[in-house]
Amino acid sequence: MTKYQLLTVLLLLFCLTPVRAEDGSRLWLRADASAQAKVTANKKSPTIDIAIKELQTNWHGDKVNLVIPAKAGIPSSAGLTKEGMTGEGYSITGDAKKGITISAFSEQGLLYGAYHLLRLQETGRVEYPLNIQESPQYNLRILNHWDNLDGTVERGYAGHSIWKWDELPNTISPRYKEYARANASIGINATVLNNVNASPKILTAELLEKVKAIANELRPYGIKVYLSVNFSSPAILDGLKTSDPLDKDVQGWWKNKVKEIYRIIPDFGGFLVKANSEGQPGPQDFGRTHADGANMLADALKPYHGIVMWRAFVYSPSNEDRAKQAYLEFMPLDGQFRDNVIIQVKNGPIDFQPREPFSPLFGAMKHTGVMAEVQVTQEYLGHSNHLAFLAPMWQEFLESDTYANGKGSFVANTISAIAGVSNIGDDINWTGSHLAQANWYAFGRLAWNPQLSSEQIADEWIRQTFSQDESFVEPVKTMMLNSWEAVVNYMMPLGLHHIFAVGHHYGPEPWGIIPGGRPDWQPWYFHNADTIGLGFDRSSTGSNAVSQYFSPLKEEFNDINTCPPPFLLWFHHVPWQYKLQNGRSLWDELCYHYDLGVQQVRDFQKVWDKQESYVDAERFQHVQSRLKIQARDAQWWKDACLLYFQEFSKQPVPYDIERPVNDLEQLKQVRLNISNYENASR
Ligand code: GCW
Repeated sequence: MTKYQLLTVLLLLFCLTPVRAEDGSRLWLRADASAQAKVTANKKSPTIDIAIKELQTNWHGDKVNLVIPAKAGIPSSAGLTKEGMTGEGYSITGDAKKGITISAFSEQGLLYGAYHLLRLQETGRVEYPLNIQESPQYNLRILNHWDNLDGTVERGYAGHSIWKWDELPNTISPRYKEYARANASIGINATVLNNVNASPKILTAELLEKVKAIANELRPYGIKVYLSVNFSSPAILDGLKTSDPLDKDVQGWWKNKVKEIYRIIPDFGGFLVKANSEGQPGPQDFGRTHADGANMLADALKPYHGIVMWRAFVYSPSNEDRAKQAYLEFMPLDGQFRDNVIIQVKNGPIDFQPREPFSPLFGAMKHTGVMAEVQVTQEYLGHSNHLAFLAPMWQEFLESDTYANGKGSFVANTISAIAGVSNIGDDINWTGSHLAQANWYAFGRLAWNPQLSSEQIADEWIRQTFSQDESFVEPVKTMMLNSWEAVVNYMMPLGLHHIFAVGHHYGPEPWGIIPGGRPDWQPWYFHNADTIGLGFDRSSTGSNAVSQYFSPLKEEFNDINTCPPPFLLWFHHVPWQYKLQNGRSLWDELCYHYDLGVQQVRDFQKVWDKQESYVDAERFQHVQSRLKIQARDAQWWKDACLLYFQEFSKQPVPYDIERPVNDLEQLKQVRLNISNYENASR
């Protein structure tokens, strides 16, 4: 063989290699930038320039025309009607011959339209003639980073923070733009850069210059920057005698601070506040209410159109059921908040557990803006080790009927914005594991349109991120769609909650005791296992948390016979021998769920192993290794929980399911060294 022939063979081999190595850094944005489309626009701006460039290099059609119609004459041919369309909406019309027109009332709308067109292409869904109109359901679709100024990330499992505070403002990481682009591609339009357990330092002049540098990078992509603030900032930063929201000097301090912020960042979004929660300072320290505190900040922000997102995640060491506390504290304040305050409520009443019923505050606060907070980072769902595709969980939540205004009052329609606690870090693949990228993607897509099905979201994501081959798409999609329920099964089925190992929230510790810790930080507070049964009695004979829901839901939850099985142990202390509708006793049903969870993960391994030829080696092995960890952890969960609860039920594990393979005493010795829980709270 001549040298030339050898080279040809090698080249050929190289080209035939089905998939190339991938580190996951390109997320779902994998168009190959080889296109040469002709793109025109009737306006010029940095945002429109991005839309033009994206289409020029990635759109494999011919012509695209971007139009912002003059207010007076909206061309009906553009398919753009004002009705039902917000400033960020867009329309896409046209066909291959005539070319395509994207119209929008704003530059941002054009950018979203461009990304939508590319998404259609990358998922093989372009069908001519195009006639699409899209508008987001919520105007605020925001990520919340729990990133600390020292570079660590609370409950982050993807490395350190992407915000490099030490290098800013002089060094601008190229990742800021990539982050903005990824968010814009799925419609996310806002971000809170720092942890809700906020360092007052974020408001110093030095830090604000750094924030400005990030804001400059994100702005062309239509992403506004917000900050979490510490309520005691006036006292801590500038030595004021108090941070009392009714004190004139304190009010003046915030007014000046806000003025300073807007001088530096003219389109600053506003504040996110965790107050009087888990040790954070707040208005109650001065005998004032949440409304007093939020309104003071709202007044300072109002002239600049800024908003306050005030969190309802509050619970105090009292005898009251923790699940009831946010409602008890906030309902009396309904109607007292300024119109630029929005109450940020976690999806469930406790704390991002594997599965919770929706918080009763949704639909109940009728005179106050309410936004939902979901957790994209998997604090309670196996961190970045376990596959848990969360669109089905968020969908269950958003589709829950609150009955606030009669039947059909779905959570999705009771809220006016949605926040997701980010799972992003400086890992090369952004989210610690490749499949966890899908949760970032799903959050953005659902925040844009909560009616999208989990199935469609998974389908889109898989096609863009991995492959369009049906033999890959279908099994991987099914695996993803079942994955959250699998985690619920092997961790906390039937409404169990918060039986995690103390602090890191990763492994099981239903037996755990925090010496001297508050009762509602102890697992037994939540599971109440005894010789009679298992579960938290929140019915009218117990804590009566059911009373916080509207009828007929409260009656449905209250009755052990009608309570939906996924929430049975959330609302009831159920006798071990209680017969469920399927005829099994509680104990047996519990065993079957734990066992099913383990089997499901073993099946995920089989599904994934079959996909080797469709995926590059790097991502294939990475996912494979994570599933192995998940399979071991699922077994650990099952054995720990069943063997522990068996000490109370005194029943055998049904003989047709797999036997435990660990000993309880050994499992009790397991100590994990997981560092990502500064501020470890329960
Ligand atoms: O989920 C819990 C976490 C804390 C977190 C807190 C909150 C940021 O364990 O780490 O603190 O909720 O949402 O404020």
